[in-house]
Amino acid sequence: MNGITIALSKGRIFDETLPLLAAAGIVPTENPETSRKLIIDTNNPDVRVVIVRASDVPTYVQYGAADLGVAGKDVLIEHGCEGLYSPLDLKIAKCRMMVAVPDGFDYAKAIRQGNRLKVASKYTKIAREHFASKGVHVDLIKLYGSMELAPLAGLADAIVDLVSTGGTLKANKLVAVEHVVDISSRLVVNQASLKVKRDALQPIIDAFARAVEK
Ligand code: PRT
Ligand code: MG
Repeated sequence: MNGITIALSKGRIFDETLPLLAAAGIVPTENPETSRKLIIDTNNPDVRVVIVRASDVPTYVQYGAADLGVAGKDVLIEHGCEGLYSPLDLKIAKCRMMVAVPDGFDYAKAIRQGNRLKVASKYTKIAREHFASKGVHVDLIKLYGSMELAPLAGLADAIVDLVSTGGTLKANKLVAVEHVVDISSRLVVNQASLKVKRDALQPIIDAFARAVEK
């Protein structure tokens, strides 16, 4: 397809990408929070935004269904970077990947004793690499959401999840015991698009880069 397609997820990524798009002169004509449309036009007839799940952004860009996308580093690590060029840390949607346990659970003792720790997470690749690098034996349980429930319901000893304010952990009587990795969102670009549509894409990438540095 001619023109430029940008893949975004609704919510914090869409909201925090808006100022960057504006810096590139791109203004979506609708907000996905109130519109049910999955393809959103912009003030530029050559640019459209497609609204996908956060974890599907790399897939759309990898296959060239979108030329550009914005995805969390968490999503990119889990997905892998094949076919994706990721030139910019956009410094938006910042948070931290943490290990958390129920308040009162002696995490240090549990890992010292070398027992297998039951860990629930949506981010099994990140979790596996983290515990492997520490030499901690874990049984990983894949979840798709509401990880905070897992230790409370007796499904797991610990979770690996994203934390921003810490409010969700606190509300569920969990405490963060280990920092895994700092997370922010990156611009991802389809490698073939970058060759074929460089004249249209490079100015957008450059405008994003300038806006991030401001
Ligand atoms: O929600 P959905 O299942 O559709 O998908 P998603 O959770 O992947 O998407 P979305 O829009 O919620 O998150 C998109 C991206 O935002 C993620 O991939 C992260 O890179 C980034 N981000 C930044 C966050 C957070 N902050 C965050 N706090 N993603 C999720 N959270 C969740 C966290 O998982 C936990 O449940 O918010 C809760 C903790 O927040 P606090 O403020 O209570 O600590
Ligand atoms: Mg979410």
